[in-house]
Amino acid sequence: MALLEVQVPDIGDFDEVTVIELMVKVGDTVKAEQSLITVESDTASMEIPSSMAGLVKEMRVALGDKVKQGSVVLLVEAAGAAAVPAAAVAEAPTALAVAPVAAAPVASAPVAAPAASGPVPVHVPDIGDFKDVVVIEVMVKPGDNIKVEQSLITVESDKASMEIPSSAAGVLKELKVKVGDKVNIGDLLAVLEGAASAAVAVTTAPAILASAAATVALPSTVAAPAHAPGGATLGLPHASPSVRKFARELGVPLEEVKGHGLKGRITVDDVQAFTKSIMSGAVQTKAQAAKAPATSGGDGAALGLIPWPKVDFAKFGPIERKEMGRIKKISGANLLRNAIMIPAVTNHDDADITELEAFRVSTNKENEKSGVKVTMLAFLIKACVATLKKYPEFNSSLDGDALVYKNYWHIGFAADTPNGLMVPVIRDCDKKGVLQISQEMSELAKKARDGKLGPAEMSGATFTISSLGGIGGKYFTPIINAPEVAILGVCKSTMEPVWDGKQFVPRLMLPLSLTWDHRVIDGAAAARFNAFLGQILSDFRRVLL
Ligand code: CAO
Repeated sequence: MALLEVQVPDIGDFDEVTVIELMVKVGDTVKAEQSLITVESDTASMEIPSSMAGLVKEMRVALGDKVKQGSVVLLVEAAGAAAVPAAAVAEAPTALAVAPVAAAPVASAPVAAPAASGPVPVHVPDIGDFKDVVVIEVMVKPGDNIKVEQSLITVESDKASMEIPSSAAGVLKELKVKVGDKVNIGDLLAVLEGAASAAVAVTTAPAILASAAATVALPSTVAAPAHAPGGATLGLPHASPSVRKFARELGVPLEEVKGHGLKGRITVDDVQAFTKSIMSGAVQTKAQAAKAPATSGGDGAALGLIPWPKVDFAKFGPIERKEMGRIKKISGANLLRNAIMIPAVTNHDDADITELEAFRVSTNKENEKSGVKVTMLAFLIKACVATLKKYPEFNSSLDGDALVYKNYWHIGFAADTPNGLMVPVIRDCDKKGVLQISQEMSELAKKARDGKLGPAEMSGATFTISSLGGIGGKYFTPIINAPEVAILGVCKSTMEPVWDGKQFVPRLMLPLSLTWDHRVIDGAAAARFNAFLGQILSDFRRVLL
Protein backbone atom coordinates (compact mmCIF):
# COMPACT_ATOMS: atom_id res chain seq x y z
CA MET A 1 0.00 0.00 0.00
CA ALA A 2 1.29 3.45 -0.89
CA LEU A 3 2.69 5.69 1.75
CA LEU A 4 1.22 9.17 1.88
CA GLU A 5 2.74 12.34 3.24
CA VAL A 6 1.07 14.46 5.88
CA GLN A 7 2.32 17.99 5.57
CA VAL A 8 2.18 21.12 7.65
CA PRO A 9 -0.84 23.04 6.39
CA ASP A 10 -1.28 26.77 5.94
CA ILE A 11 -0.44 28.14 9.38
CA GLY A 12 -1.16 31.74 8.68
CA ASP A 13 1.59 34.28 9.02
CA PHE A 14 4.08 31.95 10.62
CA ASP A 15 7.17 31.35 8.56
CA GLU A 16 8.99 28.79 10.58
CA VAL A 17 7.82 27.16 13.76
CA THR A 18 9.57 24.77 16.11
CA VAL A 19 8.33 21.26 16.79
CA ILE A 20 7.92 21.13 20.56
CA GLU A 21 5.92 17.97 21.05
CA LEU A 22 5.45 14.70 19.17
CA MET A 23 2.04 13.29 19.94
CA VAL A 24 2.28 10.11 17.88
CA LYS A 25 4.97 7.58 17.04
CA VAL A 26 5.73 5.01 14.39
CA GLY A 27 3.24 2.15 14.65
CA ASP A 28 0.40 4.33 15.97
CA THR A 29 -2.91 4.28 14.17
CA VAL A 30 -4.11 7.83 13.74
CA LYS A 31 -7.53 9.18 12.90
CA ALA A 32 -8.17 12.04 10.51
CA GLU A 33 -7.97 15.33 12.46
CA GLN A 34 -6.01 13.71 15.27
CA SER A 35 -3.24 16.01 16.51
CA LEU A 36 0.18 14.79 15.45
CA ILE A 37 2.65 17.38 16.70
CA THR A 38 2.62 20.67 18.53
CA VAL A 39 4.55 23.55 17.01
CA GLU A 40 5.41 26.86 18.56
CA SER A 41 6.56 30.23 17.33
CA ASP A 42 7.45 33.04 19.70
CA THR A 43 3.80 34.06 19.72
CA ALA A 44 1.88 30.92 19.05
CA SER A 45 1.40 27.32 20.01
CA MET A 46 -0.67 25.07 17.81
CA GLU A 47 -1.34 21.44 17.18
CA ILE A 48 -1.02 20.05 13.68
CA PRO A 49 -3.66 17.43 12.93
CA SER A 50 -3.53 14.57 10.50
CA SER A 51 -5.24 14.97 7.17
CA MET A 52 -6.09 11.30 6.99
CA ALA A 53 -6.56 8.15 8.97
CA GLY A 54 -3.94 5.45 8.80
CA LEU A 55 -0.88 3.76 10.25
CA VAL A 56 2.16 5.94 11.02
CA LYS A 57 5.05 4.38 9.11
CA GLU A 58 7.71 7.04 9.44
CA MET A 59 8.22 10.23 11.41
CA ARG A 60 9.82 12.95 9.34
CA VAL A 61 10.20 15.49 12.15
CA ALA A 62 11.92 15.41 15.51
CA LEU A 63 11.71 17.60 18.59
CA GLY A 64 13.36 20.93 17.98
CA ASP A 65 13.01 20.76 14.17
CA LYS A 66 11.89 23.90 12.36
CA VAL A 67 8.97 23.36 10.03
CA LYS A 68 6.80 25.51 7.80
CA GLN A 69 3.86 25.14 5.48
CA GLY A 70 4.44 22.11 3.27
CA SER A 71 7.01 20.42 5.52
CA VAL A 72 6.38 16.69 5.71
CA VAL A 73 5.42 15.66 9.24
CA LEU A 74 5.13 11.93 8.71
CA LEU A 75 4.23 9.17 6.32
CA VAL A 76 1.13 7.13 6.80
CA GLU A 77 -0.23 4.03 5.23
CA ALA A 78 -3.70 5.35 4.63
CA ALA A 79 -6.68 3.40 5.87
CA GLY A 80 -8.95 2.02 3.16
CA ALA A 81 -10.41 4.01 0.33
CA ALA A 82 -10.24 7.25 2.25
CA ALA A 83 -6.62 7.59 1.26
CA VAL A 84 -5.80 10.53 -0.95
CA PRO A 85 -2.56 11.31 -2.70
CA ALA A 86 -0.04 13.33 -0.79
CA ALA A 87 -0.33 16.18 -3.21
CA ALA A 88 -4.02 16.47 -2.56
CA VAL A 89 -3.38 16.53 1.13
CA ALA A 90 -0.98 19.37 0.79
CA GLU A 91 -3.62 21.22 -1.12
CA ALA A 92 -6.19 20.93 1.60
CA PRO A 93 -5.17 23.55 4.09
CA THR A 94 -8.62 24.09 5.52
CA ALA A 95 -8.90 20.53 6.66
CA LEU A 96 -5.48 20.74 8.16
CA ALA A 97 -5.32 24.26 9.46
CA VAL A 98 -5.62 24.59 13.17
CA ALA A 99 -4.36 28.09 13.61
CA PRO A 100 -6.74 30.93 12.98
CA VAL A 101 -5.85 32.46 9.70
CA ALA A 102 -4.26 35.85 9.77
CA ALA A 103 -6.12 37.23 6.85
CA ALA A 104 -9.20 38.12 8.86
CA PRO A 105 -10.55 41.36 7.54
CA VAL A 106 -10.15 44.13 10.03
CA ALA A 107 -13.43 45.69 9.26
CA SER A 108 -15.26 42.55 10.39
CA ALA A 109 -13.83 42.76 13.86
CA PRO A 110 -15.86 45.12 15.99
CA VAL A 111 -12.90 46.04 18.03
CA ALA A 112 -12.80 49.73 18.79
CA ALA A 113 -15.10 52.58 19.41
CA PRO A 114 -14.56 55.56 17.25
CA ALA A 115 -14.71 58.01 20.15
CA ALA A 116 -11.43 59.53 21.24
CA SER A 117 -12.49 59.78 24.86
CA GLY A 118 -15.14 58.28 27.14
CA PRO A 119 -15.84 54.58 27.47
CA VAL A 120 -14.34 52.46 24.71
CA PRO A 121 -15.55 48.91 24.31
CA VAL A 122 -13.04 46.19 23.43
CA HIS A 123 -14.48 43.18 21.68
CA VAL A 124 -13.20 39.76 20.73
CA PRO A 125 -11.72 40.18 17.26
CA ASP A 126 -11.99 37.74 14.40
CA ILE A 127 -10.44 34.55 15.72
CA GLY A 128 -10.87 32.48 12.65
CA ASP A 129 -12.98 29.35 12.86
CA PHE A 130 -12.91 29.21 16.62
CA LYS A 131 -16.22 29.27 18.46
CA ASP A 132 -16.98 29.20 22.17
CA VAL A 133 -13.35 29.43 23.21
CA VAL A 134 -12.78 29.30 26.94
CA VAL A 135 -11.16 32.14 28.86
CA ILE A 136 -8.32 30.46 30.72
CA GLU A 137 -6.50 33.50 31.99
CA VAL A 138 -7.34 37.12 32.68
CA MET A 139 -4.17 39.15 32.52
CA VAL A 140 -5.42 42.59 33.57
CA LYS A 141 -7.61 44.10 36.26
CA PRO A 142 -9.75 47.23 36.56
CA GLY A 143 -7.62 50.29 37.07
CA ASP A 144 -4.75 48.98 34.90
CA ASN A 145 -3.35 51.27 32.24
CA ILE A 146 -3.78 49.34 29.03
CA LYS A 147 -1.67 49.86 25.94
CA VAL A 148 -2.77 49.12 22.42
CA GLU A 149 -2.10 45.46 21.63
CA GLN A 150 -1.50 44.59 25.27
CA SER A 151 -2.84 41.11 25.92
CA LEU A 152 -6.00 41.17 28.01
CA ILE A 153 -6.98 37.53 28.26
CA THR A 154 -5.90 34.13 27.02
CA VAL A 155 -8.48 31.92 25.42
CA GLU A 156 -8.18 28.32 24.44
CA SER A 157 -9.89 25.88 22.14
CA ASP A 158 -8.98 22.23 22.23
CA LYS A 159 -6.37 22.84 19.55
CA ALA A 160 -4.88 26.26 20.21
CA SER A 161 -4.38 28.96 22.80
CA MET A 162 -4.42 32.59 21.92
CA GLU A 163 -4.04 35.86 23.69
CA ILE A 164 -6.56 38.52 22.89
CA PRO A 165 -4.93 41.93 22.79
CA SER A 166 -6.58 45.25 23.40
CA SER A 167 -7.63 47.22 20.37
CA ALA A 168 -7.35 50.49 22.27
CA ALA A 169 -5.37 52.22 24.99
CA GLY A 170 -6.80 53.58 28.21
CA VAL A 171 -7.59 52.77 31.79
CA LEU A 172 -9.45 49.50 32.24
CA LYS A 173 -12.79 50.47 33.69
CA GLU A 174 -14.65 47.20 33.50
CA LEU A 175 -13.84 43.61 32.63
CA LYS A 176 -16.73 41.76 31.09
CA VAL A 177 -15.31 38.24 31.21
CA LYS A 178 -13.84 35.93 33.79
CA VAL A 179 -11.90 32.67 33.76
CA GLY A 180 -14.15 29.87 32.53
CA ASP A 181 -16.40 32.07 30.36
CA LYS A 182 -16.85 31.08 26.74
CA VAL A 183 -16.40 33.84 24.19
CA ASN A 184 -16.93 34.33 20.47
CA ILE A 185 -16.07 36.92 17.89
CA GLY A 186 -17.67 40.26 18.71
CA ASP A 187 -18.24 39.56 22.43
CA LEU A 188 -17.57 42.54 24.68
CA LEU A 189 -14.38 41.91 26.65
CA ALA A 190 -13.71 45.11 28.47
CA VAL A 191 -14.49 48.78 28.66
CA LEU A 192 -11.62 51.26 28.69
CA GLU A 193 -11.80 54.88 29.64
CA GLY A 194 -9.71 57.83 28.55
CA ALA A 195 -8.77 56.01 25.39
CA ALA A 196 -7.42 58.71 23.17
CA SER A 197 -5.94 58.44 19.72
CA ALA A 198 -4.93 54.84 20.13
CA ALA A 199 -8.48 53.60 19.74
CA VAL A 200 -8.81 55.43 16.50
CA ALA A 201 -5.39 54.30 15.42
CA VAL A 202 -6.36 50.68 15.91
CA THR A 203 -9.45 50.89 13.81
CA THR A 204 -7.24 52.02 11.00
CA ALA A 205 -4.34 49.71 11.71
CA PRO A 206 -4.98 46.47 9.90
CA ALA A 207 -1.60 45.04 10.78
CA ILE A 208 -2.32 45.20 14.45
CA LEU A 209 -5.76 43.80 14.08
CA ALA A 210 -4.66 41.09 11.77
CA SER A 211 -2.23 39.97 14.39
CA ALA A 212 -4.95 40.22 17.01
CA ALA A 213 -7.02 37.86 14.99
CA ALA A 214 -4.22 35.51 14.23
CA THR A 215 -2.14 35.59 17.34
CA VAL A 216 -2.47 32.05 18.46
CA ALA A 217 -0.20 33.12 21.13
CA LEU A 218 1.52 31.51 24.02
CA PRO A 219 4.17 34.17 24.34
CA SER A 220 6.35 35.04 27.27
CA THR A 221 4.11 33.93 30.09
CA VAL A 222 3.61 30.48 28.69
CA ALA A 223 7.13 30.17 27.46
CA ALA A 224 8.27 30.43 31.05
CA PRO A 225 9.42 27.08 32.35
CA ALA A 226 6.81 24.97 34.06
CA HIS A 227 7.22 25.42 37.73
CA ALA A 228 7.56 22.84 40.42
CA PRO A 229 5.40 22.80 43.57
CA GLY A 230 6.17 25.74 45.73
CA GLY A 231 7.79 27.58 42.87
CA ALA A 232 6.80 31.04 41.78
CA THR A 233 3.81 31.27 39.50
CA LEU A 234 4.98 32.79 36.27
CA GLY A 235 1.70 32.63 34.39
CA LEU A 236 0.21 29.70 32.57
CA PRO A 237 2.08 26.41 32.74
CA HIS A 238 4.08 25.52 29.68
CA ALA A 239 1.82 22.98 28.03
CA SER A 240 -0.09 22.51 24.84
CA PRO A 241 -3.85 23.12 24.77
CA SER A 242 -4.66 19.44 24.58
CA VAL A 243 -2.49 18.72 27.62
CA ARG A 244 -4.18 21.54 29.49
CA LYS A 245 -7.58 20.19 28.49
CA PHE A 246 -6.55 16.71 29.64
CA ALA A 247 -5.37 18.15 32.97
CA ARG A 248 -8.61 20.08 33.39
CA GLU A 249 -10.65 16.94 32.79
CA LEU A 250 -8.73 15.11 35.52
CA GLY A 251 -8.76 18.11 37.85
CA VAL A 252 -4.96 18.18 37.86
CA PRO A 253 -3.46 21.54 38.92
CA LEU A 254 -1.10 21.92 35.98
CA GLU A 255 0.97 24.56 37.73
CA GLU A 256 2.08 21.86 40.19
CA VAL A 257 3.17 19.43 37.47
CA LYS A 258 6.84 19.30 36.54
CA GLY A 259 7.34 19.22 32.80
CA HIS A 260 9.84 16.85 31.22
CA GLY A 261 9.24 17.81 27.59
CA LEU A 262 11.31 20.11 25.47
CA LYS A 263 12.29 23.22 27.50
CA GLY A 264 10.44 21.89 30.52
CA ARG A 265 7.17 21.55 28.66
CA ILE A 266 4.45 19.54 30.42
CA THR A 267 3.40 16.49 28.43
CA VAL A 268 0.52 14.04 28.72
CA ASP A 269 2.96 11.60 30.35
CA ASP A 270 3.80 14.22 33.00
CA VAL A 271 0.11 14.72 33.80
CA GLN A 272 -0.42 10.96 34.01
CA ALA A 273 2.61 10.47 36.26
CA PHE A 274 1.44 13.31 38.51
CA THR A 275 -2.06 11.79 38.74
CA LYS A 276 -0.58 8.40 39.64
CA SER A 277 1.55 9.88 42.39
CA ILE A 278 -1.49 11.65 43.85
CA MET A 279 -3.59 8.48 43.72
CA SER A 280 -0.88 6.43 45.38
CA GLY A 281 -0.64 9.04 48.13
CA ALA A 282 3.03 9.63 47.40
CA VAL A 283 2.41 13.37 47.03
CA GLN A 284 -0.38 15.79 47.76
CA THR A 285 -1.63 18.71 45.73
CA LYS A 286 -1.33 22.06 47.45
CA ALA A 287 -5.11 22.08 47.91
CA GLN A 288 -5.01 18.67 49.61
CA ALA A 289 -2.12 19.72 51.81
CA ALA A 290 -4.02 22.84 52.86
CA LYS A 291 -7.11 20.80 53.72
CA ALA A 292 -5.51 17.87 55.50
CA PRO A 293 -3.22 18.58 58.41
CA ALA A 294 -0.10 16.44 58.51
CA THR A 295 -0.37 13.29 60.60
CA SER A 296 1.86 14.74 63.25
CA GLY A 297 -0.10 17.98 63.23
CA GLY A 298 2.44 19.89 61.15
CA ASP A 299 4.08 22.49 63.31
CA GLY A 300 0.82 23.44 65.02
CA ALA A 301 1.36 27.04 63.94
CA ALA A 302 -2.09 27.23 62.35
CA LEU A 303 -3.55 26.57 65.80
CA GLY A 304 -1.30 29.07 67.52
CA LEU A 305 0.54 26.27 69.31
CA ILE A 306 4.19 26.17 70.24
CA PRO A 307 6.28 24.17 67.76
CA TRP A 308 6.40 20.38 67.89
CA PRO A 309 9.49 19.32 69.90
CA LYS A 310 12.37 18.43 67.64
CA VAL A 311 14.60 15.93 69.36
CA ASP A 312 17.72 14.25 68.06
CA PHE A 313 16.79 10.83 69.45
CA ALA A 314 20.06 9.33 68.23
CA LYS A 315 21.80 11.37 70.90
CA PHE A 316 20.23 9.15 73.53
CA GLY A 317 20.57 5.74 71.92
CA PRO A 318 20.35 3.74 68.71
CA ILE A 319 17.32 4.47 66.55
CA GLU A 320 15.71 3.27 63.35
CA ARG A 321 13.53 5.56 61.25
CA LYS A 322 10.65 4.08 59.22
CA GLU A 323 8.24 6.04 57.05
CA MET A 324 4.64 5.47 58.03
CA GLY A 325 2.45 3.62 55.54
CA ARG A 326 -0.15 5.35 53.39
CA ILE A 327 -3.16 4.16 55.41
CA LYS A 328 -1.62 5.27 58.68
CA LYS A 329 -0.87 8.67 57.21
CA ILE A 330 -4.39 9.11 55.89
CA SER A 331 -6.13 7.84 59.01
CA GLY A 332 -3.74 9.85 61.18
CA ALA A 333 -4.67 13.08 59.44
CA ASN A 334 -8.37 12.27 59.79
CA LEU A 335 -8.05 11.33 63.46
CA LEU A 336 -6.16 14.54 64.17
CA ARG A 337 -8.80 16.68 62.51
CA ASN A 338 -11.61 14.85 64.34
CA ALA A 339 -9.84 15.05 67.69
CA ILE A 340 -9.21 18.78 67.29
CA MET A 341 -12.47 19.88 65.74
CA ILE A 342 -15.02 17.88 67.69
CA PRO A 343 -15.83 18.84 71.30
CA ALA A 344 -15.98 15.20 72.28
CA VAL A 345 -16.99 13.69 75.60
CA THR A 346 -16.84 10.00 76.56
CA ASN A 347 -19.30 8.23 78.87
CA HIS A 348 -18.27 4.87 80.30
CA ASP A 349 -20.75 2.25 81.38
CA ASP A 350 -21.09 -1.51 81.81
CA ALA A 351 -23.64 -3.82 80.24
CA ASP A 352 -24.60 -7.19 81.66
CA ILE A 353 -24.18 -9.66 78.78
CA THR A 354 -24.30 -12.87 80.82
CA GLU A 355 -27.37 -14.28 79.07
CA LEU A 356 -26.43 -12.86 75.68
CA GLU A 357 -22.99 -14.47 75.75
CA ALA A 358 -24.54 -17.80 76.81
CA PHE A 359 -26.98 -17.51 73.91
CA ARG A 360 -24.17 -16.61 71.49
CA VAL A 361 -22.07 -19.62 72.60
CA SER A 362 -25.00 -22.03 72.32
CA THR A 363 -26.00 -20.61 68.92
CA ASN A 364 -22.48 -21.13 67.66
CA LYS A 365 -22.51 -24.69 68.94
CA GLU A 366 -25.78 -25.35 67.13
CA ASN A 367 -24.49 -23.69 63.97
CA GLU A 368 -21.04 -25.24 64.11
CA LYS A 369 -21.52 -26.90 60.77
CA SER A 370 -22.79 -23.77 59.00
CA GLY A 371 -19.35 -22.19 59.15
CA VAL A 372 -20.79 -18.83 60.24
CA LYS A 373 -19.61 -17.74 63.70
CA VAL A 374 -21.95 -15.37 65.50
CA THR A 375 -19.85 -12.63 67.09
CA MET A 376 -20.54 -10.38 70.03
CA LEU A 377 -19.89 -7.44 67.74
CA ALA A 378 -22.80 -8.49 65.51
CA PHE A 379 -25.14 -8.45 68.53
CA LEU A 380 -23.72 -5.07 69.49
CA ILE A 381 -24.47 -3.73 66.01
CA LYS A 382 -28.09 -4.87 66.23
CA ALA A 383 -28.41 -3.45 69.74
CA CYS A 384 -26.89 -0.14 68.58
CA VAL A 385 -29.31 0.13 65.65
CA ALA A 386 -32.26 -0.25 68.06
CA THR A 387 -30.72 2.40 70.34
CA LEU A 388 -29.96 4.75 67.42
CA LYS A 389 -33.58 4.47 66.34
CA LYS A 390 -34.68 5.51 69.83
CA TYR A 391 -32.13 8.38 69.93
CA PRO A 392 -31.92 9.52 66.30
CA GLU A 393 -29.55 12.44 66.92
CA PHE A 394 -26.80 9.83 67.41
CA ASN A 395 -27.42 8.78 63.78
CA SER A 396 -27.17 12.33 62.44
CA SER A 397 -24.49 14.63 61.02
CA LEU A 398 -23.86 18.32 61.40
CA ASP A 399 -24.25 20.37 58.24
CA GLY A 400 -23.53 23.99 59.09
CA ASP A 401 -26.21 24.98 61.57
CA ALA A 402 -28.48 22.09 60.58
CA LEU A 403 -28.61 18.47 61.67
CA VAL A 404 -29.05 15.85 58.98
CA TYR A 405 -30.96 12.86 60.37
CA LYS A 406 -30.32 9.71 58.38
CA ASN A 407 -33.11 7.21 57.89
CA TYR A 408 -30.69 4.42 57.22
CA TRP A 409 -28.43 2.60 59.61
CA HIS A 410 -25.04 1.77 58.13
CA ILE A 411 -22.63 0.75 60.87
CA GLY A 412 -18.86 1.04 60.57
CA PHE A 413 -16.56 -1.19 62.62
CA ALA A 414 -12.91 -0.56 63.32
CA ALA A 415 -10.70 -3.32 61.97
CA ASP A 416 -7.11 -3.75 62.95
CA THR A 417 -5.06 -4.58 59.84
CA PRO A 418 -1.33 -4.98 59.20
CA ASN A 419 -1.45 -1.67 57.33
CA GLY A 420 -3.29 0.20 60.06
CA LEU A 421 -6.80 0.95 61.22
CA MET A 422 -9.60 0.62 58.67
CA VAL A 423 -13.34 1.06 59.07
CA PRO A 424 -15.45 -1.18 56.81
CA VAL A 425 -19.16 -0.41 56.75
CA ILE A 426 -22.05 -2.85 56.99
CA ARG A 427 -25.04 -1.36 55.22
CA ASP A 428 -28.69 -1.45 56.27
CA CYS A 429 -28.07 -3.22 59.55
CA ASP A 430 -31.69 -2.61 60.52
CA LYS A 431 -32.74 -4.99 57.75
CA LYS A 432 -30.24 -7.73 58.49
CA GLY A 433 -30.14 -10.47 61.09
CA VAL A 434 -27.26 -11.18 63.45
CA LEU A 435 -26.13 -14.14 61.34
CA GLN A 436 -25.93 -12.09 58.15
CA ILE A 437 -24.15 -9.26 59.95
CA SER A 438 -21.63 -11.74 61.42
CA GLN A 439 -20.97 -13.17 57.99
CA GLU A 440 -20.57 -9.78 56.28
CA MET A 441 -18.33 -8.59 59.09
CA SER A 442 -16.03 -11.54 58.77
CA GLU A 443 -15.81 -11.04 54.99
CA LEU A 444 -15.17 -7.31 55.29
CA ALA A 445 -12.60 -7.79 58.07
CA LYS A 446 -10.74 -10.28 55.88
CA LYS A 447 -10.83 -7.91 52.92
CA ALA A 448 -9.52 -5.15 55.17
CA ARG A 449 -6.66 -7.29 56.40
CA ASP A 450 -5.84 -8.31 52.81
CA GLY A 451 -5.83 -4.67 51.74
CA LYS A 452 -8.68 -5.31 49.33
CA LEU A 453 -11.38 -3.00 50.69
CA GLY A 454 -12.77 -0.61 48.11
CA PRO A 455 -13.68 3.00 48.97
CA ALA A 456 -17.40 2.19 48.68
CA GLU A 457 -16.99 -0.43 51.42
CA MET A 458 -15.60 2.19 53.76
CA SER A 459 -18.07 4.98 53.17
CA GLY A 460 -21.56 5.94 54.26
CA ALA A 461 -21.42 4.88 57.92
CA THR A 462 -23.86 6.59 60.25
CA PHE A 463 -22.29 5.28 63.48
CA THR A 464 -19.15 3.33 64.29
CA ILE A 465 -18.23 0.65 66.80
CA SER A 466 -14.64 0.05 67.80
CA SER A 467 -14.25 -3.25 69.59
CA LEU A 468 -11.14 -4.22 71.49
CA GLY A 469 -13.10 -6.98 73.20
CA GLY A 470 -11.09 -9.78 71.68
CA ILE A 471 -7.87 -8.18 72.90
CA GLY A 472 -8.42 -6.70 76.33
CA GLY A 473 -8.57 -3.50 78.30
CA LYS A 474 -11.29 -1.91 80.37
CA TYR A 475 -12.34 1.45 78.87
CA PHE A 476 -10.95 3.83 76.29
CA THR A 477 -11.92 7.03 74.53
CA PRO A 478 -12.52 6.36 70.85
CA ILE A 479 -12.29 9.27 68.42
CA ILE A 480 -15.44 10.09 66.46
CA ASN A 481 -15.33 9.23 62.79
CA ALA A 482 -16.52 12.55 61.28
CA PRO A 483 -19.06 13.43 59.98
CA GLU A 484 -20.64 10.95 62.37
CA VAL A 485 -21.48 12.32 65.80
CA ALA A 486 -20.83 9.35 68.06
CA ILE A 487 -18.78 6.18 68.34
CA LEU A 488 -19.02 3.23 70.69
CA GLY A 489 -15.86 1.70 72.12
CA VAL A 490 -16.15 -1.82 73.52
CA CYS A 491 -13.60 -3.62 75.70
CA LYS A 492 -13.21 -7.09 77.07
CA SER A 493 -16.07 -8.49 79.13
CA THR A 494 -15.17 -9.90 82.52
CA MET A 495 -16.97 -11.77 85.24
CA GLU A 496 -17.68 -9.39 88.09
CA PRO A 497 -19.53 -9.53 91.37
CA VAL A 498 -22.74 -7.54 90.87
CA TRP A 499 -25.12 -6.65 93.73
CA ASP A 500 -28.64 -7.86 92.83
CA GLY A 501 -30.28 -6.17 95.81
CA LYS A 502 -29.72 -9.07 98.12
CA GLN A 503 -26.38 -10.45 97.28
CA PHE A 504 -23.38 -10.28 94.98
CA VAL A 505 -23.81 -12.49 91.95
CA PRO A 506 -21.28 -13.27 89.21
CA ARG A 507 -22.24 -11.48 86.00
CA LEU A 508 -20.42 -11.07 82.69
CA MET A 509 -19.98 -7.33 82.32
CA LEU A 510 -19.12 -5.60 79.05
CA PRO A 511 -17.35 -2.23 79.34
CA LEU A 512 -18.81 0.38 76.96
CA SER A 513 -17.27 3.76 76.13
CA LEU A 514 -19.49 6.10 74.15
CA THR A 515 -17.82 9.20 72.69
CA TRP A 516 -20.23 11.87 71.46
CA ASP A 517 -20.12 15.28 69.84
CA HIS A 518 -21.27 17.79 72.44
CA ARG A 519 -22.44 20.20 69.73
CA VAL A 520 -25.13 17.70 68.82
CA ILE A 521 -25.66 15.57 71.90
CA ASP A 522 -26.11 16.44 75.55
CA GLY A 523 -24.64 14.49 78.43
CA ALA A 524 -28.07 13.35 79.61
CA ALA A 525 -28.86 11.92 76.14
CA ALA A 526 -25.53 10.09 76.13
CA ALA A 527 -26.23 8.57 79.54
CA ARG A 528 -29.69 7.49 78.34
CA PHE A 529 -28.18 6.01 75.17
CA ASN A 530 -25.77 3.87 77.19
CA ALA A 531 -28.44 2.86 79.66
CA PHE A 532 -30.85 1.80 76.90
CA LEU A 533 -28.08 -0.04 75.07
CA GLY A 534 -27.19 -1.83 78.30
CA GLN A 535 -30.84 -2.87 78.79
CA ILE A 536 -31.00 -4.35 75.31
CA LEU A 537 -27.74 -6.22 75.77
CA SER A 538 -28.91 -7.64 79.10
CA ASP A 539 -32.21 -8.74 77.59
CA PHE A 540 -31.99 -8.93 73.82
CA ARG A 541 -35.74 -9.44 73.42
CA ARG A 542 -36.01 -5.66 73.80
CA VAL A 543 -34.62 -5.29 70.26
CA LEU A 544 -38.04 -6.46 69.09
CA LEU A 545 -39.92 -3.74 70.97
N1 CAO B 1 -15.18 -9.42 75.50
C1 CAO B 1 -14.54 -10.59 75.65
N2 CAO B 1 -14.20 -11.36 74.62
C2 CAO B 1 -14.52 -10.94 73.40
C3 CAO B 1 -15.20 -9.74 73.19
C4 CAO B 1 -15.54 -8.98 74.31
N3 CAO B 1 -16.15 -7.81 74.20
N4 CAO B 1 -15.37 -9.59 71.88
C5 CAO B 1 -14.82 -10.64 71.28
N5 CAO B 1 -14.30 -11.45 72.21
C6 CAO B 1 -13.60 -12.68 71.95
C7 CAO B 1 -14.44 -13.63 71.17
O1 CAO B 1 -15.28 -14.39 71.99
C8 CAO B 1 -13.42 -14.43 70.46
O2 CAO B 1 -12.94 -15.41 71.30
P1 CAO B 1 -12.87 -16.93 70.83
O3 CAO B 1 -11.87 -16.89 69.68
O4 CAO B 1 -12.40 -17.63 72.03
O5 CAO B 1 -14.21 -17.27 70.38
C9 CAO B 1 -12.28 -13.46 70.22
O6 CAO B 1 -12.47 -12.42 71.16
C10 CAO B 1 -12.29 -12.87 68.82
O7 CAO B 1 -13.53 -12.33 68.61
P2 CAO B 1 -14.23 -12.27 67.23
O8 CAO B 1 -13.74 -13.28 66.29
O9 CAO B 1 -15.67 -12.19 67.50
O10 CAO B 1 -13.73 -10.90 66.68
P3 CAO B 1 -14.28 -9.52 67.13
O11 CAO B 1 -15.67 -9.42 66.70
O12 CAO B 1 -13.99 -9.24 68.54
O13 CAO B 1 -13.40 -8.53 66.27
C11 CAO B 1 -12.66 -7.20 64.56
C12 CAO B 1 -13.45 -8.44 64.89
C13 CAO B 1 -12.53 -7.04 63.06
C14 CAO B 1 -13.35 -5.99 65.13
C15 CAO B 1 -11.26 -7.38 65.20
O14 CAO B 1 -10.56 -8.37 64.49
C16 CAO B 1 -10.45 -6.14 65.26
O15 CAO B 1 -9.81 -5.76 64.29
N6 CAO B 1 -10.44 -5.49 66.45
C17 CAO B 1 -9.63 -4.32 66.71
C18 CAO B 1 -10.42 -3.07 66.49
C19 CAO B 1 -9.56 -1.90 66.85
O16 CAO B 1 -8.38 -1.83 66.53
N7 CAO B 1 -10.15 -0.93 67.54
C20 CAO B 1 -9.44 0.17 68.04
C21 CAO B 1 -9.76 1.36 67.23
S1 CAO B 1 -9.17 2.79 67.97
O17 CAO B 1 -7.62 2.71 67.62
